[in-house]
Amino acid sequence: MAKKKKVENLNLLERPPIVVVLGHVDHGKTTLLDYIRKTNVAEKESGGITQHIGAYQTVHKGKTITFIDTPGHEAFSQMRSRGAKVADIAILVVAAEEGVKPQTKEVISHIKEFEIPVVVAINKIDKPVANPSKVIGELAKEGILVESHGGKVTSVNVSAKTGQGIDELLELILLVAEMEELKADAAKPASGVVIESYLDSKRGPVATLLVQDGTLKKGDIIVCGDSYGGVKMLENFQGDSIEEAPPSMPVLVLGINQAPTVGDKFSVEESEESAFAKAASSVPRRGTTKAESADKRQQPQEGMKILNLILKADVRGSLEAIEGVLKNIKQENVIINILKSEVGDISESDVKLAFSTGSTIIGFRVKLPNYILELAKRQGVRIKTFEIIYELVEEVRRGLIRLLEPEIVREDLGKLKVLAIFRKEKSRMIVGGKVISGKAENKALVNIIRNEEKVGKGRIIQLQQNKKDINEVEKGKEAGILFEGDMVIEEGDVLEMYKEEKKKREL
Ligand SMILES: Nc1nc2c(ncn2[C@@H]2O[C@H](COP(=O)(O)OP(=O)(O)OP(=O)(O)O)[C@@H](O)[C@H]2O)c(=O)[nH]1
Ligand SMILES: [Mg+2]
Repeated sequence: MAKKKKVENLNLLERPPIVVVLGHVDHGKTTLLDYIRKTNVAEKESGGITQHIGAYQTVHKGKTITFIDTPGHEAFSQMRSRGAKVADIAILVVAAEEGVKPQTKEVISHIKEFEIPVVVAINKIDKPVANPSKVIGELAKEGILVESHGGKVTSVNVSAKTGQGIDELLELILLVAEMEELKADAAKPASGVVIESYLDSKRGPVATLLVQDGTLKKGDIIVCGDSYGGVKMLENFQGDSIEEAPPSMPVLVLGINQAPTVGDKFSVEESEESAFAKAASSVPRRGTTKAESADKRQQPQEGMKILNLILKADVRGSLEAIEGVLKNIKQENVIINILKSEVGDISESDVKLAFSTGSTIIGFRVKLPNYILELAKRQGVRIKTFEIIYELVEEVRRGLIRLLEPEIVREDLGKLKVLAIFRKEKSRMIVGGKVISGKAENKALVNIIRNEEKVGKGRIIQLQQNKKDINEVEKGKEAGILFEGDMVIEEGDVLEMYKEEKKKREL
């Protein structure tokens, strides 16, 4: 299954394996990495859900391992796919009490697509309901055959809570890494991939890069897609400032002119001029401005309502995930129009744009300074901020429903033949007649039918039977009606009576 080709280069030296942790939401990926790193990231996450790729390094028995954590929530499929794409080895985490779930299947397809060797970690084995053999059976159905099932994939029962099996898991990873013969040339200028990026209000554009080959040094000039810049500062995953990043190291970089697109490759350039030229000639980023993405989006048709949104998020990966899930909301008669989708805190210019375009500002894990909130309140601009993606999606869904006209459901009640006209006023009349089908009901809406054609409409204000107020008169009985409408009723007309009910729509 090895995908790395062996190339003859005497400078090639062993490099740490890049290991991606993949699995369904809440199956324990972050907790597992936490146990390995002995820190506590899972506890700090909003709602315990990983919303970005986190990249870390750890040392086991003198060997460094790079880990990439990915989110399991369905919205983040692109992050999972990207994580799988850059990895040498995958840990497939499956909770022993839950087994194979939709995102387990999804990541199995990524593992197969990118042909990465996989180690299965059946997690939460400490739980009394844990059923690892059931999980193994389910995995077999998805084409992941573990050794105990006559396959080649190694599987280990672990508990991210108690630490059971984790040493064994790390051993297995080092073993697989050894077989893969992962090499890199640390003497070369660096190249690799952008795994995360965002705009920090104080530090400016910040990117997490994964060095795949070569060594990235402070002062290097890099280009990634349409972004470029000189590396002003390098930080390792613990936030320590470092001078250089060797192969397989995830590193935070300051000095790039804008937050680069996640998934873009980066490389070191000779000079700032050549970096600029390369960035300028690269394909412009997609989906970030109105003009660029307008053609991709559904065009509003006549009678359609539009929900204008301005999206602000902490990192590009989040924006991408949010745009992805919003696209999946059913948009009939009302569509979502994203005017701006940008990394960074909510600013005055966002409020101005929202005011002039009637947009709602949706923030995801960004700051909303008080004075901005005050400004928005004064201008009647709606701002909503979220920490958890599904809450954001629900809010947008509610916003769409608010825009939709309620559905009007008509219920036919019956027909009445007019036999006498008692009193006539401008828009009111008192008439008498006989219910010939269904029933007559007080407050019913009425169509006036003359010679089988609708000639006017109105409603029943008061219904009487034998001069007494009543709510209903059934078929075959006579009724007196106080009618209000836009047309004078004549003897012999048929009043078609119906009710209308407003029903809130659903999406
Ligand atoms: N009992 C038990 N609970 C666990 C174990 N591993 C994780 N948990 C719990 O399962 C929940 C989810 O754990 P996370 O590590 O956040 O799961 P995750 O796979 O990173 O979730 P996403 O990143 O949202 O996909 C937390 O409440 C953990 O405490 C385990 O081995 N045993
Ligand atoms: Mg997680």
